[in-house]
Amino acid sequence: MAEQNFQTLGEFIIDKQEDFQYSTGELSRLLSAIRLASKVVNREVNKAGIANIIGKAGNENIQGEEQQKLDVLANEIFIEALSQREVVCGIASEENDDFIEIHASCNAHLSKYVVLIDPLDGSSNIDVNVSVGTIFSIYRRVTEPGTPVALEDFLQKGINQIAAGYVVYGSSTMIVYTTGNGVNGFTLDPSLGTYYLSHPSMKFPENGKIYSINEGNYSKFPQGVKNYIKYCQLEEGDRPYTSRYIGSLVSDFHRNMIKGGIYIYPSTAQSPHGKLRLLYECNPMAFLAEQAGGKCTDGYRRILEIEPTELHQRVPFFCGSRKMVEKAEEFMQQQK
Ligand code: P6P
Repeated sequence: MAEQNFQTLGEFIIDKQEDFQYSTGELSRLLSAIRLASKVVNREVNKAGIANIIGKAGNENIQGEEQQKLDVLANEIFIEALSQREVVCGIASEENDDFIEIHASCNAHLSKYVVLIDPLDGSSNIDVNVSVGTIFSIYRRVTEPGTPVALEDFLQKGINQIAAGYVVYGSSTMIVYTTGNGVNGFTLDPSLGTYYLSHPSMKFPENGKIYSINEGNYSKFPQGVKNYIKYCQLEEGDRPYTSRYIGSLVSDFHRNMIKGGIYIYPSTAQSPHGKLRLLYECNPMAFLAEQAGGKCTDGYRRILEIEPTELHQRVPFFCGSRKMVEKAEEFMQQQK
């Protein structure tokens, strides 16, 4: 079927805007800004191998991680696209120690949305040409419109998200997002610069046979995680499962959502809260997972119910096919 028969992301955003009775079009403009920024980042990611922006930016972010030049560039691209359209009053990013108040014009203060973003997750994979991603999370501000945005606008539980999604810069580039009415995936035709609805109503298979975890950390895992890994490897019933770990959350999540699977980044002795950040990695992925019929917890608690206390706080992360997450939770409960 010719691609012009597929709905474009732009048409989809407008169609869905009509689902919101009192929509002012602001969320549509916000999603369109993310769509535009993703195309610019996609162009930079695709040429990283030849452009001289590969490698390290020479400084570190708040996570104490080496900032890749593309991390910095992707962050600037998304912040620029969002700031210039008066669609958000504030942005929090993995790459910025503090949140950013948007002053683009006096109207920005009147915008009712804030965005939290991991502009280039898995960026250490850039130099070895492995898929990376952008993760975004959108909330309504809780402070008075017209006043300066405040930390409390960002420290909201994941259940309050208005929308969330990711861009996966893989063998093809896709945007996958939800506004609370299911999950839809759009694939970019780079020759046209147009995203087409390629994966309508994405659903996590209820069960799966893929587990994604960095087994190099096995000796440091909680006993419940060790026991779950051994369960996955045992020759019994539909097991052993397959181990697949790309080292890029968006890519592992995307594959597991299509094929069925579980992704785990647990706590370890050195990192008692795990590695992934609650606000701009775990909450958006948890919103998507639940909207697709999957499950997402910290091993015990629903991720979306966790009360945030810090912008860059970390939480252990168990996410994927509902029955696989529930089985992993059983092993965690036995050791509690
Ligand atoms: P490790 C990338 O830095 C990331 O945040 C996720 O995208 C990825 O799944 C994880 O960390 C990889 O971490 O410790 O296994 O290298």
